[in-house]
Amino acid sequence: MSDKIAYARHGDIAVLTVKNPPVNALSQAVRQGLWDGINKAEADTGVRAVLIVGEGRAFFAGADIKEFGKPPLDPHLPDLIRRIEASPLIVVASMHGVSLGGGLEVALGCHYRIAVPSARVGLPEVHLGLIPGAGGTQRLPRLAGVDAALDVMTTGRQIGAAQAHDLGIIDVIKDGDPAENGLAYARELLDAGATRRAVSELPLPAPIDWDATFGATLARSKGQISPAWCVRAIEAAYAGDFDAGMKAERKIFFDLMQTDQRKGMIHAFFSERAVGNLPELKGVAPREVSRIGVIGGGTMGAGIATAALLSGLNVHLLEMSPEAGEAARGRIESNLSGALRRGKISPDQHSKILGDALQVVTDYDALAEADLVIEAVFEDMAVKKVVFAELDRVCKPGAVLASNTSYLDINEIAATTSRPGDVLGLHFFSPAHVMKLLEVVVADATAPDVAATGFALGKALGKTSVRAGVCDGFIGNRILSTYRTCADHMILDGASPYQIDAALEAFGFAMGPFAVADLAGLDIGWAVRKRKRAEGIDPRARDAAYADKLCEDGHFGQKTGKGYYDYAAGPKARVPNPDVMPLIEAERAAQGITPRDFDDEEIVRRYMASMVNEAAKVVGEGIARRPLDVDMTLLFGYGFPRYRGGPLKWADIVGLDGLLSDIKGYAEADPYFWAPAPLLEKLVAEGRTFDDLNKEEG
Ligand code: 3H9
Repeated sequence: MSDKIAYARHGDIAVLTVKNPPVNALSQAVRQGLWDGINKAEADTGVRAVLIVGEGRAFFAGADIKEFGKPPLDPHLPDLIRRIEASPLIVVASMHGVSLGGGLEVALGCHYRIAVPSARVGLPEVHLGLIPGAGGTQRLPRLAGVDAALDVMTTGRQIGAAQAHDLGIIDVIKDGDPAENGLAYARELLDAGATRRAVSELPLPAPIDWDATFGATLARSKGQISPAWCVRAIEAAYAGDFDAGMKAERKIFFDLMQTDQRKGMIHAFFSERAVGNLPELKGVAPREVSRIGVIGGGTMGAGIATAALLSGLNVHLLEMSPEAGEAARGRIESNLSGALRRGKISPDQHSKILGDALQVVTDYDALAEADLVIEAVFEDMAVKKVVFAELDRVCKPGAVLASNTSYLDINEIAATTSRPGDVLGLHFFSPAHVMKLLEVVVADATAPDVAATGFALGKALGKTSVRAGVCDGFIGNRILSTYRTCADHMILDGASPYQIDAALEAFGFAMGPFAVADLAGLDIGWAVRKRKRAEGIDPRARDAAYADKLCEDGHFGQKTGKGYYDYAAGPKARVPNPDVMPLIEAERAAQGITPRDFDDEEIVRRYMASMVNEAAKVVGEGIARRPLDVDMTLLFGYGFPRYRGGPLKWADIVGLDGLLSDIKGYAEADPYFWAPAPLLEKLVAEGRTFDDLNKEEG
């Protein structure tokens, strides 16, 4: 028998203990071990019941995702579950930790299910671009009803033991050791004369309007197709017997396995875990951080302070005056009330945070004992230098000094202190207590344990942290600035902001670039353009000044009620601002451009080509260590659709040679903007992909 399953006899009960750390994924060896274990128990004289229990953190986290995309290996999971269910012995599942995907499907194939109160179950296959493929779509509706089954499958969310009990998924909840609980339960069942039972033999609940539900689910999923296919798989249960339903489920599962969405989502799953695992930081211990200083209590500083407070850290927030301090406290209080309303913190935690975890101060000396200070003041180098000089003066030795700048040179900031090794960038995204992305910007002199501290803080704050090197805009804003420029060029040449937003939202972006600009505030882009013009723009670069005129008239987007769109009816009810197209037309006329038509396909192709080309430069220059670092930056900070995996995964999927030849074609009209990235040319010449680079670095 496979060494992943231990077989033991306890009187007339056989126990199959799963040992496949860290989360008992159902790999081929585990499936074979369970198959052999059931055979052995049936052949073992005197055995009347079988208990399946997981060792370590979980019952089962599901199928082994690492096997996906390879030829499936015997025994297949649906066959194993059918084998378990068909056993004449009583089979009991004792669940703890998570039972997800194939893990819950195994439990549903067992005859009885017991769980500890902290157990969680779910069918998260949609998050991998799939549907449950081992009977989940056929068994769960029979047990819990169609509506509940659809909710669990189409959202992929985990539910707790109590709710799973209410839905009939778990028979008994009992605190204690899962193996002991399971044995006691199996014994009780045997003593009570309980018999084998099978979910697959339960009658089907009443059907629903499948077409309407399929359509509504598809519309809700923003381009992702797997949630809607859960509906079709359940519908198939009604077309024939159980085996026919299983066959239909398996066909949908394998059809989805072939899709680019599945490839993108599994890339996202593994990259999300790899992004914080930097080879250069292996074995480097972070510095201790329990007390944080935040300088500046505007939207960003208050958001950072809120994020730190919500994760249990003490915060000293520094403002310039008592009045500004009160305003900052008000912003934090309002963020915290939101967290309270959404159930993220208890009333107790809420009052504790406001009681003593947050101190608003006006004197730098109050930061003397801080372990880490994050500066979030006005985006101006001279102002930042004054702040860092003060921090250098008051902070204790070994304190980490961080800047939240989005564009400015951290090397220059670090060089003004006597301790550049302690300085790094921690670039949060607004609102900082909500957005998941954190760029950890490692400057030339940043000490490895300071970089490790940035990642440790990100983890404590529940962020996805990405390592970035120093350049204008780091990873995210540098790439944003390029694809945004590409959008501006298309506008000069004939497209409208509304057509561009619509095309990119149809591609899967949460928001198009002009809606994003309105949300972030048009004054931010305006300030960057002014700074770049002051630094001197290359004469070969095309300039688009029409947006400046909106700002000069005081229209900064959502916060002033008008930008590219008019928000008179509310932030979600945007309509085009009628003042915008005349500004664009005037600029085209001034530059002597005759506008031409763009179709949506060309808009997406150009926009994505510019994004991939800049991303390849960012990786080629070492600003991002790996392509996956770019992918996670765009996914977690810029609304890139998860089901496409990230821009560089998307590029691999559509083909790098085609993209490069498009870029070269566009470069004929504008060689400056479209200069191909050397890394992209190299990969195409060698017939390799961005993902090959991820594997080399991994
Ligand atoms: C499925 O079941 C299909 C069936 O319906 C049909 C089949 C025919 N496989 O996240 P963590 C690794 S689809 C392989 O850091 P946590 C993970 O990569 C599957 N590996 O810990 C990481 O490795 P490393 C449906 C897996 O405590 C390590 O385990 N199931 C799998 O924060 C620790 O993971 C899912 O989609 C797996 N299934 O969270 C569940 N799961 O250390 C996906 C984890 O090398 N998994 N690993 O980086 C999760 O949601 C979380 O990992 C879990 C633990 C909640 C389990």
